[in-house]
Amino acid sequence: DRVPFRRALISVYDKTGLEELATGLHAAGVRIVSTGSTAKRIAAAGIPVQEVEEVTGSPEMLDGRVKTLHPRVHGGILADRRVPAHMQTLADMEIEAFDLVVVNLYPFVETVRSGAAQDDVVEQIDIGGPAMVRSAAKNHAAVSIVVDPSSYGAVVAAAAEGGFELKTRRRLAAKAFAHTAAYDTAVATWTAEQFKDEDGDGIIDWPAFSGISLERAEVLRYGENPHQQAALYVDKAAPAGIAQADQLHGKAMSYNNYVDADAALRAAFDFAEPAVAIIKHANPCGVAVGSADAADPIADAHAKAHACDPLSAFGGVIAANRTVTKAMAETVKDIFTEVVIAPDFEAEAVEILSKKKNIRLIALPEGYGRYQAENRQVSGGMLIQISDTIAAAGDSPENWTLAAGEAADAATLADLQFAWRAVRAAKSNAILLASNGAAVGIGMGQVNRVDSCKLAVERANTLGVTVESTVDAAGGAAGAGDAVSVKRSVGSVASSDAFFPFADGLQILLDAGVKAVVQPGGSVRDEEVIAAANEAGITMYFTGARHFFH
Ligand code: 93A
Repeated sequence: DRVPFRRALISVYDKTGLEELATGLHAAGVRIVSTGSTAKRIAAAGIPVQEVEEVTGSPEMLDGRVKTLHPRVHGGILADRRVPAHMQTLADMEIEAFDLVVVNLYPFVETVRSGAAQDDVVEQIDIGGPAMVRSAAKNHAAVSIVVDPSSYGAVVAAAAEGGFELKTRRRLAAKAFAHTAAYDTAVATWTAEQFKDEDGDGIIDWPAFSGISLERAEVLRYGENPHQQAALYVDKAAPAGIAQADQLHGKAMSYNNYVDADAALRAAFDFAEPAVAIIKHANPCGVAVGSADAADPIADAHAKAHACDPLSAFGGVIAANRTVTKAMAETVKDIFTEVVIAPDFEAEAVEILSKKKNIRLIALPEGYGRYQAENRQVSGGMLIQISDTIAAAGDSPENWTLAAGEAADAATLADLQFAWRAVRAAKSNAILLASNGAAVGIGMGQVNRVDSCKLAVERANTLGVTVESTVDAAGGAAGAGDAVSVKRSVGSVASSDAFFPFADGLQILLDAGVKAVVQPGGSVRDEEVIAAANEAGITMYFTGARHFFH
């Protein structure tokens, strides 16, 4: 069921591998028809080629907007060889059939990403290319359609073997339709975004949303569990993230490693200061910022983050928002860790950590960023929302309202601000206790806020290790490792990702000695909650913003 390649139509924007393809086809006796600059490149390589203008008898016009949109092109691609009337029509009109079509499209997504002006982007919407791709894919009964330069080797091999088999032509057709569908989705989403209402209503920031140019990068060993197949897809149109990161050392990343590393990045990059987040099962068991006066702020941040809950940090995923230093590596090396991800690693840090066979070291690509929108599958469809960021007005302390007690001093306010940012990393319902720029107790993922409060307090007072001066002059961790001897809840500050619906949860924090609280406010029982705070004589701020995370 092979159909030999007698005549090929080649029209490619990306000229990668073009000479080799043309040479191989010509050697196999295939006649080549081609558009403007594609034909020039083939001719320059000394391969005979017929210009498409000669075939159509009509010059390329309108600045190339119309080059191949012609019956002599599409008739040659679309005629069904099994239908005698089709073949008769070709004969009557002296149209020759094409058996092979090789096309790749104008770089629309790349042009959008380059920041080009609207008119320039519009000019890069390929019309004739997708038409040829779809014509050829439709007629896969006879025609082979190739959209990917990485297939050229197979095309040349097939040319010498009498063409592709039907099953290959069918697969190529499916790939081609997927290609034009993805291309048109990108065009449609960009157009919608460009021309949305003045007030921005209605249309999500689609170009920043996934799915416009997904490509399978890697088949993973398995998914969340060993019986689940899984793969990593990279979105070429997305800001650089975990999917594009470079692995410097260690075993292949697992599905769960990717999920946790991404959660860790999200948490660590919420801070402008050097920060470290340690994640287990997508939840933080430590988040901290380095002290401004620490000798090595990122190592300090790690020591403080680890001290929050060393029990849970075993087998954790660590993200740092600064280069991992030698000093940080010295402390990490003795802790069983699955993944460390950071913008970069000092060479000595890589050397120290690489001695551990199983630890994975991941360097982020430049320009790390996150999708502006995110999706979640539901049965039968998908939910899409603008991503939660720490950019709401209520995320800045200057917009907080003092709901109870006296205004916090600068140090307490700094801890409240830290706690407000950090709690966002924990799954709802989330309560986070913090002191000195570090989480000291995190209660997350509970179905009522009271239990989250209990968990945060219990963890603060049973799990931690004391960290006084976290990094000594030699860069080693000092103090870490001693069992907690104080109740860390006493004198800490607390944050809550959403309002307290009753005073009961807050009361647990008050009984544990929390000195200040930040929470959204807005419950119908705010009066009760405020009364409890006043009764205990603590400070409480309302942010007016909420950070549920499910
Ligand atoms: O401007 S178009 O939408 N109109 C056309 O008729 C047409 N035919 C081919 N773009 C068209 N093409 C595209 O030109 C192909 O998809 C390919 O990307 C490119 C190749 O042109 P050249 O050979 O001049 O580089």
